Amino acid sequence: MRTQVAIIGGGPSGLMLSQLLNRAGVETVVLERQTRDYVLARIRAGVLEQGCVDLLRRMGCGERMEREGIIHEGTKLATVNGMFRVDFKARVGETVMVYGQTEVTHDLYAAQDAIGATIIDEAQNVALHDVTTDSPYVTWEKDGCSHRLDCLYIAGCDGFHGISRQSIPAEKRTEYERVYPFGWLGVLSRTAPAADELIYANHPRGFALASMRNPKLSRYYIQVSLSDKVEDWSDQAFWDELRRRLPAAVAESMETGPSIEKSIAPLRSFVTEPLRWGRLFLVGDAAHIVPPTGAKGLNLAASDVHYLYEALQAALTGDVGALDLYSERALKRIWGAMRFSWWMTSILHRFPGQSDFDQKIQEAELYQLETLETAQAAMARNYTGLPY
Ligand code: FAS
Ligand code: PHB
Repeated sequence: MRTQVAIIGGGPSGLMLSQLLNRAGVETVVLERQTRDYVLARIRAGVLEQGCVDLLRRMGCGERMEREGIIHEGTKLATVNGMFRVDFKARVGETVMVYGQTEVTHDLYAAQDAIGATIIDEAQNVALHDVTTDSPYVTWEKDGCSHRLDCLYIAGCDGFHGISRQSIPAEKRTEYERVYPFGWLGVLSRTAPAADELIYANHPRGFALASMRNPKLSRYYIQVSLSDKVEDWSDQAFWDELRRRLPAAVAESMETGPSIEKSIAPLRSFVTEPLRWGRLFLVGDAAHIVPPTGAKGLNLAASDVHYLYEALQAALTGDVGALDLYSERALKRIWGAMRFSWWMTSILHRFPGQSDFDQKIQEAELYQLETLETAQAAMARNYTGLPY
C-alpha cells in the first residue's frame, strides 16, 4: 500500500487530521488498534473551545453539533462561601460548546465514511520505520497477515500510550511531567443536569464538577484518592459525596439515578518536546496530557491538528520549510493550555498534606476570581481558548 500521510490512531486527533487532509485532496490511511465500537464507546471530554468548534465546522462536521450542542456563555464556581459565575461572553466575548467527545468522534467517523476515507481498525503491532529518511513506512498485522504502508509523512495520533512518541529516540526527547496525587471518579447518568451551566466546586472534602452532555444526560466528577477503585464506590456513595461537595441549594434539588458509566481517571500534566522527528509528527495526547480541570485535552488536539494540517498542506505543495515550524507553533499554545490546566487544578483541589498557607492562597485565588473583572477575563480567555 502507498499513501501520502499515514495516521496512527483513530481518535479525535487522527480523524480530524484525516478529514481535513482528505477534503484538501491529500491521501491518508488511518491505522487504529481498537475496533470502531470500542473507540466510539469511550466517554471523555465534554467542552469544546470556539477554535475547535470552528475547525469541526470547517471540515464539514458541524451540523449535528450545531443542532445538539449547547452554547455556554459562562461557568459557575463554588466554595464554602457560596457560588459565583464567570461570564465568558461579558469578559472576552467568547463562549464554549458543550458537546461530548463521544459525539465528536461519531461525527468524524460518519464524515470520513461519507468521503470514502481509508480507516483500518484492529491494526495490531503497528510499527514505524525509517522515519528519518525520505521514505518512511508503517507495518502492522491484521487477520493473521502482515501489512506495509509506504508514505511521505507519519502523524502520530495514537494517544498517551501509543507507539509514536516511543519511536523517537529517548535521548532526542525532553519530557516534562507532573503527576497529581489524586484522581477523578466520573459518572454519566441519564438525569437532568444539576444546573444550567457547569459548576466547579472547591470543597474541604475535595473537588467536584457538575457537567452535562444534554438536557437528559449529566456528567459528574469528584476528586478521589489514587488508592480508590471504581468498585469502592456504589452509585449511592457517589451521589452522597457529590451532594456534600456541591452548594446545598444545588445538592437538594439535583436528580440522581443509576450510573451508565463510572470510571476513575488519573491526573497528570505531560509534554514531550520536540513534536517532530524526521517525517514523524506527534499530535494530541501522543504529545501531551493535561488534567481535565481546564477542559483542554481534546481542544489542544484540535489546535495541533490545525497547525499540522497547514504545515503538511504547504509541504505537499512545495514549501517543506513549513514543517520546521509545526513543533514550535504547536508547543507555544500547548504550554499556554498546560499552564491554565495546572492553575485550575491547583486552585480547585485539596492536595494531600497541603499546608494552611496553601489553603489561604487557594482562597485568595478564588476570591480574586470572584471579585476582579481582570482575573475573570484572564480565566475566560484561557477557558474559551487561547488564539490559534
Ligand atoms: P486518544 O487517546 O483519544 O486516541 C488515540 C487513539 O489511538 C485511540 O483510539 C487508540 O486506540 C489508538 N492507538 C493507541 N495506540 C495505538 C497503536 N499502537 N496503534 C494504533 N492505534 C493506537 N479531555 C477533556 O478535555 N476533558 C475531559 O473530561 C477528559 N476526560 C478524559 C478521561 C480519560 C479517561 C482520558 C484517557 C482522557 C480524557 N480527556 C479529557 C482527554 C481526551 O479527551 C484526549 O485529550 C483526547 O482523547 C485526545 O485525542 P487523541 O489525541 O486522538 O488521543
Ligand atoms: C466533562 O463534561 O466531561 C468535563 C467538562 C469540563 C471539564 C472536564 C470534563 O473541565
